[in-house]
Amino acid sequence: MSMVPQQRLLRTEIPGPRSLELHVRKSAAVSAGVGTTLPVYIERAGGGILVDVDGNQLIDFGSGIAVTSVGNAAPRIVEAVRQQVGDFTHTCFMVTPYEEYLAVCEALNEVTPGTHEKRSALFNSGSEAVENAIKIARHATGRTAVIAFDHAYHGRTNLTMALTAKSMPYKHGFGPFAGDIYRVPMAYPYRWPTGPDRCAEEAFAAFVEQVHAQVGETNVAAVIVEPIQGEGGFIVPAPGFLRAVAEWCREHGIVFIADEIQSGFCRTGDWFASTHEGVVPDLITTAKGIAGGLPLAAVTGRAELMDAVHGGGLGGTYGGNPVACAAALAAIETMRADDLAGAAKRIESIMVSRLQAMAAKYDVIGDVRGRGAMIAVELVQGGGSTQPNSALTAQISAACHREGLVTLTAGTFGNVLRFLPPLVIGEDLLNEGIDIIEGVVARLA
Ligand code: PLZ
Repeated sequence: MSMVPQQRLLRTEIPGPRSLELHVRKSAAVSAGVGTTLPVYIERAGGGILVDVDGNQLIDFGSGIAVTSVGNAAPRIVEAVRQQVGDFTHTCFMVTPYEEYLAVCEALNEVTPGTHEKRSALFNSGSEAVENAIKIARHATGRTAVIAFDHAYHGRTNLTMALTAKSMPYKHGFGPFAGDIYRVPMAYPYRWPTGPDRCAEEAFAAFVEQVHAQVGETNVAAVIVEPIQGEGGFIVPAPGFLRAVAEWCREHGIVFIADEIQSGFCRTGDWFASTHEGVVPDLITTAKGIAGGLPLAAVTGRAELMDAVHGGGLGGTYGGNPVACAAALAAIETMRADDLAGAAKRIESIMVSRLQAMAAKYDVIGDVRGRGAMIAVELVQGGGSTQPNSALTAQISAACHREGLVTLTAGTFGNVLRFLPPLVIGEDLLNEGIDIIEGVVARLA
């Protein structure tokens, strides 16, 4: 197995000539509806480095959107996948089952928050896991309404588009959307009208009042929330808010679903972000970091909810594919053995202190937030204005790309720069990436 050198290296402009050639082919062959953040075509990757087809080595602050937390082509994953792919590639768990699926469910039942009796079911994508969590909550409660939040992202399928808040690009022109879904305010400290200190209490009061008046508690099957909102801009809910919502759900027999698809699997410095908020979800959706890059997703939750569904009510041809399961077992083993939650905390301490120092210097950085290796800065107009600055955000991100640092943007207003390095990134690369950001901000701010 070739170990990718952990060094940034620019041989050509970014993107290079070979990438540009491939990008012409993309336009001719791939639907224009499938976008690309950075048209650099990747040939190899490992640790914190992506190697492109022109031989450039880029620092990875994206992890394929929070997926390759254990590193790209991580050794244990490669080994487990090689072994499994040689044994068998598919039978369909619903036809003739296999042990790997059980082992993944057992591991999920163990590492997710709460010591209650749990069950899991496996799917292919995050969106599919969210859809199934809603199906289970509706079936178990006999109710239909679902509550989602401002700035939420839950996927691109029809039901999950309805749960997702942002129109462009996710929903624009794709309606009509699934019904009986209601949106309430998120406790977003940086933008709460009366300030961060009153945010949790006032947001919870608004939540209770709106659900009561506009939906009716007894009609509500589930409340779904990301314990740290991902695509919405790495919004960490005001402390106490999620707990209040979860307790209120329990009082009213409503299923509390934590969507940990982006925040899960050690990303935030704990196995799951719910734990930071002192919340034990009834159901939890996972994907992304679960299997080191192979497509796998899951719903895990209280046995009485998960078992309420009639036999054969849940499934799908590829759900819990054996190769993806082998990868997941290796990823979970890697997170345990190499203490990747601890690694995420170390990334947080370096990133947050350096970004806060930048925020003190440049007033266009309105907020630095996040947990673990899920950190973001929110960019504003500055000079006393907290108006979102999406133009500057796009410029900074593009400038980072040209210097060989893969960064992503996020946020309902497109003004959040988010950083999701692999948890195995070396400290030198991490600091070099932040140096690039600092240089670019100094130039453009
Ligand atoms: N829930 C919290 O973050 C996926 C979306 C990228 P899928 N986020 C990345 C894009 O533009 O499509 C996500 C998430 C949360 C659900 C999902 C959906 O997961 O595996 O993309 O379906």
